[in-house]
Amino acid sequence: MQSTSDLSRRQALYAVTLASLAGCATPAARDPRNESDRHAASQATTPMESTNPTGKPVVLATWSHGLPANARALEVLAGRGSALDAVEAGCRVVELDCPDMTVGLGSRPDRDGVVTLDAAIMTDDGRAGCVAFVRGVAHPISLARLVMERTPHVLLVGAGAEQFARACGVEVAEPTLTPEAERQWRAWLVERKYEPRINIENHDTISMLALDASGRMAAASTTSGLAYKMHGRVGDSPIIGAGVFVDAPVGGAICTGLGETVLRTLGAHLAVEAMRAGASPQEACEHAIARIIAKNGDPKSYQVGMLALDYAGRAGAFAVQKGFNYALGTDLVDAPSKLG
Ligand code: SD4
Repeated sequence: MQSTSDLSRRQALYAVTLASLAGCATPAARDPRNESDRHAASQATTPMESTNPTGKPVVLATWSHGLPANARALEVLAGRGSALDAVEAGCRVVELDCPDMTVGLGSRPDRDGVVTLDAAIMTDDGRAGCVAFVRGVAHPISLARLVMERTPHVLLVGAGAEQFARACGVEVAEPTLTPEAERQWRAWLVERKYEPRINIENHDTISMLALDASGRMAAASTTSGLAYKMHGRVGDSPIIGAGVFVDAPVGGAICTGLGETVLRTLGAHLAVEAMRAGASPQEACEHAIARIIAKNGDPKSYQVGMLALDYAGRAGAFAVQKGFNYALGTDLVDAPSKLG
């Protein structure tokens, strides 16, 4: 049974949320008497204790499109920008220009011919924002950040996320396909074979981890998910603990690959918790991939790539299958894998 006070608290929260949606209140306009604003204020003032002993920023990103993403993130960090700003800026580069058609509005659609996008962003003090099943938004990663900074929630999906975007002044375009995406989708329709493919030409979701000079860490992920997925399908990328997780003073982890396998195990959280128990980032990735394989059966039928980072700036990488590469700063590195 819900108590009256539970109900009225929930109704008050709902009313506050609607009010802040209507104006999409900026942080400067926050009113500490509102529940949602108190929440945002308390998040913003969480004490921060972790440090970066080398003072040298570190950026990690999945796949080779991680290189242009890292280049932008490193520029932000060189200008003393935060890890949060860096991962958002890096993801935006790939959202705008992803020749592999796996991130942003130019992506391959779902089986109904609609591009739906997922994104998540998280800081190491436990703040997080995510959007899923969003259409027509050029930069879902920035919308995820708005969810984190301007609502009392963590995840908004579908029409609600689009409504929130409009309330924030973010353009929501009519969903369309690029000519190439439409051509590929129509070719797929001939057989309609739903078969998630390994690696998909070595390019996929962009997930990023950054450690800034002041010792703050942030993680982000943005994707169109699996090509020709069922309409409404959401993978691991916008789910905190699955596709991304970061927690001071331990470290962070990010994933790419077949989201269902990562959702079943909360892969990124597994890796961070392994680091908390004393594993190095490399050992943590290997541990999480081993659990993913143990839970998901025949590892030949799917790919997952995992990256982890700690506050000493040590990176780890491991994958189920061969073929996962990632950008470590300005270098492209082949990750070791369970199956050779
Ligand atoms: C998903 N994890 O939606 C994403 C897709 C991906 O490499 O990362 N593929 O399942």
